[in-house]
Amino acid sequence: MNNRLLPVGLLLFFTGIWLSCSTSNVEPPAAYGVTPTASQLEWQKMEYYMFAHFGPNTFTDVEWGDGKEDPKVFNPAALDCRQWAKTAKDAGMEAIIITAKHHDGFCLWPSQYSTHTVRESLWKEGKGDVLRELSDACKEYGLKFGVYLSPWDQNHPSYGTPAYNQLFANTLTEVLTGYGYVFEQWFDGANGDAHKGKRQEYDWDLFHNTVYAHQPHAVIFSDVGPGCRWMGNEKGVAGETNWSRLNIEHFEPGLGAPPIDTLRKGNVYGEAWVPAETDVSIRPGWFYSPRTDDKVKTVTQLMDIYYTSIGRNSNLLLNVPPSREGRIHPADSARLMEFKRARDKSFENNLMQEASLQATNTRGNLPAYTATNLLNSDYDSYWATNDGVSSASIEITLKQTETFNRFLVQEYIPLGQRVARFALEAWDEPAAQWTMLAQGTTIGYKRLLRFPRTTAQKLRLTIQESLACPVLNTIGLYNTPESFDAEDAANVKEKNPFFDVSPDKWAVTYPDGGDLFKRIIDADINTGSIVPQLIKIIIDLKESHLLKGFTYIPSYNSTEPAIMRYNFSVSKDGKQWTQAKKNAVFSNIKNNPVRQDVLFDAPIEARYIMIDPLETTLGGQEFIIAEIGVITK
Ligand code: FUL
Repeated sequence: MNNRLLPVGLLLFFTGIWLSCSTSNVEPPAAYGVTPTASQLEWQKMEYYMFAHFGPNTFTDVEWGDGKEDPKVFNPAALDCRQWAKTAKDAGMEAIIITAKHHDGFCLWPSQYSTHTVRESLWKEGKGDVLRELSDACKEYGLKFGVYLSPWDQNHPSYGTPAYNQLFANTLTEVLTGYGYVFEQWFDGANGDAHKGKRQEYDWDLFHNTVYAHQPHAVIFSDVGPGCRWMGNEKGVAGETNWSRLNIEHFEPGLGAPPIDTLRKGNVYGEAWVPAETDVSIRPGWFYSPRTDDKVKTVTQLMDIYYTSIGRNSNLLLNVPPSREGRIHPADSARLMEFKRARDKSFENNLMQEASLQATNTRGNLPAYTATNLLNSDYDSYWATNDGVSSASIEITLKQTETFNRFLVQEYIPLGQRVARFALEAWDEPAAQWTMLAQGTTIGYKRLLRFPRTTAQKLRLTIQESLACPVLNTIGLYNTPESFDAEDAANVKEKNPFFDVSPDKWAVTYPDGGDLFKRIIDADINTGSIVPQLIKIIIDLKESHLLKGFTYIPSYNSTEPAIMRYNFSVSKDGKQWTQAKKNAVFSNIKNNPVRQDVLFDAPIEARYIMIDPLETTLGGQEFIIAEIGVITK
């Protein structure tokens, strides 16, 4: 017996040595740096969901209510949250996040901690609860439910005192225990800075602990996470370089946040996993206004946002503000469906599906890590190289010659974000050489590259720089329509989009030499005047109008200074002035420098208008005006 066993034992012994040698490099790659939690990963896979800004502002036509509005203005007579949920579902969205409480402090549920709520409104005789209706509708349609609660509260009497923090925590508890599963808690960083109003030292630890106590899996959004981060603008454009890591130590949401550029790009060696979320509105403002029914973003604009958000390692939170009736307006829902069709049409056919792939390096030369894994639909199978490899390429031979203009690539982020630079080339058969199609820096969860339509059978993806061995799980190649002009053509209205009254005959009469400021009344939003000091500007409309309000278009570039606080007066003769707005603020103009429509309390007959700037968004004297207009309709 023993004699016969000996060789087998030896064989096993040597096999053991051989196996341990050959497997020394084929353990799965170790995680690189910080990695997403299970909730963050699930959140990232959602990609696209709806923001719903809804509240008194919907009825008062302002972007920031001051908390003094009569709660009775809130009366969405035909509120139908099932219609919101159905719209979101049909649009391909995964969730809805609602402004449960915006800066005016108005609660969309009958909070026991406030007297500024749906209970005090006319809606359903004070018996309604928007959060109940929406959370139920989300469950019915298989959508997740999220809540925006603004710590800044211009209504609550305790705001600005230490007592407010516990009050806000109680308010959070009410929302987070009353409506089932909450996937995301959205915290706004605004803190009354523009209004020079009461300020509050927020107890962020208390707020976060409250969220985690009741919804341990919730992803907390703010400028600095901890769950996900604002990516620095409200235009829908994430950084081309976008790390999901961020340094958050010693930073706070709002004024204490990292610089905008850091929010856009993240930190390559950041200490926490805080991926970007891109929030942008389908209309110019965040709240519904009948004045923007014809300004819903076009399919072309939405597709562009898709590439600059989801295509740049960021989730997309698209705001679709419900109307005064309490329904999503047909203009918005129609556009959402067109946008869905445009995406489906763009990405229905992955031209790489049956390609053969050849990598310069495959981890342990094992099938478990082969490049072919990039083509299956199993999220957890991936291509990886050996440790110590920081550059590698994959040659992709398509089944046949194809024409294409988009490339998709995904990193397997459960093991961290690694790639810092990559390139895609196509083999030019006649010239017998590789030609560059597109280059990028970071990849992250998902990256989409756009390049001119190209025809080829062979491509090469090169990871040029990776912080640890590259680990990718998906690639795709598409031939998408270059333009959606046909879809948009039907929606473009032939009318002057900016002015009720043409400024053709107007003149700037003050300061002297008003010619310098002609560009603020030239009906061209692309030209503007840089005003070097906080001086009044007077415009002669040359004839009298019944003015309901005025419009101000700053430069759309949010890094350039705009008027933030101002007085606005009107006059019949240019001598006697009536102040229509005093010490007023263009709400949210710093983050979202779109056209501002300001309505007066009552219409006033006048021929002259005067804007008197008091403070700019950047704090200095200089500001930009692209256009000033009047509202008469
Ligand atoms: C901003 C707010 O001030 C806006 O009103 C809006 O809610 C936007 C999403 O966040 O900071």
